[in-house]
This record gives sequence, structure tokens and C-alpha cells, in this order.
Amino acid sequence: MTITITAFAQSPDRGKGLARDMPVRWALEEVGQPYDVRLVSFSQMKEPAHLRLHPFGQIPTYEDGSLTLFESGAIVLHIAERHAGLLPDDANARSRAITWMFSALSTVEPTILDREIATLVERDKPWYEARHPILEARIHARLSNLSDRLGDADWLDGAFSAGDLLMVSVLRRLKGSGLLQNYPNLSAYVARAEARPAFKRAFAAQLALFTAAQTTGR
Ligand code: GTB
Repeated sequence: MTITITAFAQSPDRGKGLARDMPVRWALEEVGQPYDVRLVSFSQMKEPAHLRLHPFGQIPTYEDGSLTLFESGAIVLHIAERHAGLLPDDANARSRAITWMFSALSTVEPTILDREIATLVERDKPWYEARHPILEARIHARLSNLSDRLGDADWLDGAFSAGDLLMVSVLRRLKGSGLLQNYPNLSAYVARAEARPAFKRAFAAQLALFTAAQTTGR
């Protein structure tokens, strides 16, 4: 049974690999699992057939035989637990890697999303100019601590893990903001992860679908 994930039929990130199917693709590539992709439009995501897979009408979803999952973090954890390569064997090291997964999604990412959402929907509001530096300061606080912890190591805790995969996925959302440039070790960390063959395969796959959609006007 081939794994099937869902992704945007026309990704609003224009092929930059910032949508959340990207960490799932990347995890599957890291562990060498083939997968199919079912593309869904914004309207299809809200239809009953997709809502049965994802209660919030979003992508990504993951189907493998009788198992259906949603939430990119849970999907990456599922993949990492069932296949070698994304979590250490040692029980304590494994728990620490999972801690970094949670940290990426629940401690670092919210600060980045708050700024992104404010930039998208509050730019014309009277409070935007005052709020923007506050949102950026919250990101800097997280990046500064993360940068201190990473130091000159390649990865957050020993070998590359699902914790790094999710942390880098989160940090990539800062591309174009200029905020990551203040932390050379974090910029190098992201570049190191993006140089991994599995990342490149996942990135190329999502870009090819975006490019095809542009060409065919699908
Ligand atoms: N917590 C869930 C998870 O991690 O899986 C969040 C899933 C989610 O946010 N999905 C988004 C979605 O389906 C796509 S990835 N949105 C449609 C909807 O809610 O109706 C988020 C995303 C969207 C666009 C960009 N971009 O343009 O750069 C980046 C990320």
C-alpha cells in the first residue's frame, strides 16, 4: 500500500516549499519511503470527503492503508517512529529529539506565524506600526536562545533528527524577512539542512507540481 499525502493544488508559496506538505515529503525522503500526492484546491479542502481526513479542512493529510493522519508534526513523528533515520535508538536521545520537534512547533513557530499573519492581515490597521517591532522582538528572543544552544554544532542534539527537520522547516518561513541573517549559525544550519539530498528531492517534487500547475493552468 503506497502512502498518499495531500498538498495544495496551487501553492500560495509559489513553489518555495513553505507549505506543510514539505516537512512530510522531506521526512518520507529521509527514510526512503515512496509516496503519492493528491492535490486539493482550497474549495476541495472544505468538502466532506476531505473533512473526513482532516477535521479542519487543511493540508497535509497522510493515508497509509487504514491509517489516516493530519497535523504535519504528528505525521513526521509517525514516519520517524516507524522507519529508521530520523530518531536516535537511545531512549533518552529519542525523547530529546522529540522535545525539539515540539519546541519547533509550539515554542519557536508561533512567534514566526504571529508576525506572518499580522503582515498579511493587519498591515492597514492603525496598530500595525507599533505592533510589528514587538512581534519581531519576540522572534529575536527565540532565535537568540536557539542560536546560543546550537552554537557551532551541526544539529541540535547529535545526529540530524526529526527535531532538526521540523526546526529547519519552521526557520525557513523566515526567508525573505531578513531576521535570520542576524544569526549566522542559524542561517548555516538551515543551509546545511537544505543541502541534504532528501530535502532537495522533496523540494524538487513540490516545485515540479507547482510549475506544472502554472503551465497547465490547473
Ligand atoms: N497545524 C497544521 C499542520 O501542521 O499540519 C496546520 C496546517 C496548515 O496550516 N495548513 C495550511 C492550509 O491547509 C497549508 S500550510 N491552509 C488552507 C486553509 O486553512 O484553508 C500553511 C502555509 C500556507 C501558505 C504558505 N505560504 O504561502 O508561504 C505557507 C504555509
